[in-house]
Amino acid sequence: MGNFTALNEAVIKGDVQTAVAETQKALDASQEVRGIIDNGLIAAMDEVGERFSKGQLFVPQMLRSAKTMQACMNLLKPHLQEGETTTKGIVVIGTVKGDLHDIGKNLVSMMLEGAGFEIEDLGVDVAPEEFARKVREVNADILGMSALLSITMPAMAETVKVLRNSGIRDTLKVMIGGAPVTEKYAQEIQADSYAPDAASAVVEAKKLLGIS
Ligand code: B1M
Repeated sequence: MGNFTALNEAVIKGDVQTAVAETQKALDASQEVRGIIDNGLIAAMDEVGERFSKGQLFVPQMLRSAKTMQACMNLLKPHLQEGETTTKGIVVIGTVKGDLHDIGKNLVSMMLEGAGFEIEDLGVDVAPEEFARKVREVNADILGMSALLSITMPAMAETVKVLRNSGIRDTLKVMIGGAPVTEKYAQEIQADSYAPDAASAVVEAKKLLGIS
């Protein structure tokens, strides 16, 4: 594993230029892309969250760190592709209503895309009816929902209910994730699957569709 101190610090500070240069340096040194994401970027965002909880850092800085991470991910994205041509399945994905956090959702999308899934990303603050409409329109195999706030998690349950009431619940699998989401919550709301991180989201998606 490489030393990601400089990258961590740049993401925490929200210094895009240094963070992008450090990401490029790690790529040039043939560091594994997932290692760069986990140890260089996600570890830094965890620290940002910790400092925010302690009141040592505020929303504008959190936003700057988020933008910095996004810039680094843009650089890493092409390296996540497995170069497959046929699609493994269609995934409609989005962050639930009331929630604007999209870094984790974007990471999950990128990894799924890299693993050969076709992604329909609805963005953030997606209403249950909007998820249902898109799922029907593209005949999705999987609906992926992300929530980062405890208060927006119920929108996941609401979406499952809307799918059921629209008669399309059984035409697809539902996968959920995000920092406050748990396996237990997935069971409670009758989602089909929960993934704690982007790499396991790929494993879970394949499992849901019976692909090895
Ligand atoms: Co916010 N925020 N934020 N924030 N923010 C958290 C989530 C928080 C934990 C910080 C804290 O207090 N420690 C806290 C939530 C507390 C709670 O409810 N439990 C919080 C809060 C309170 C808020 C505001 C209310 C602050 C305010 O305004 N007072 C506000 C809410 C705005 C809103 O959404 N309506 C807010 C705003 C923001 C910013 C806009 C400034 C910014 C988001 C920018 C953006 O996303 N474009 C932001 C950020 C950056 C964070 C932290 C620091 C980092 C989140 C992140 O990107 N992590 C976060 C603290 C933290 O989580 N450490 C915090 C990195 C990302 C890769 O991880 O998203 O967990 P994560 O995704 C992982 C897994 O969860 C999983 O895979 C991903 C990759 O491994 N996963 C899935 C995610 N989705 C999945 C879906 C799947 C499967 C797996 O299947 C479909």
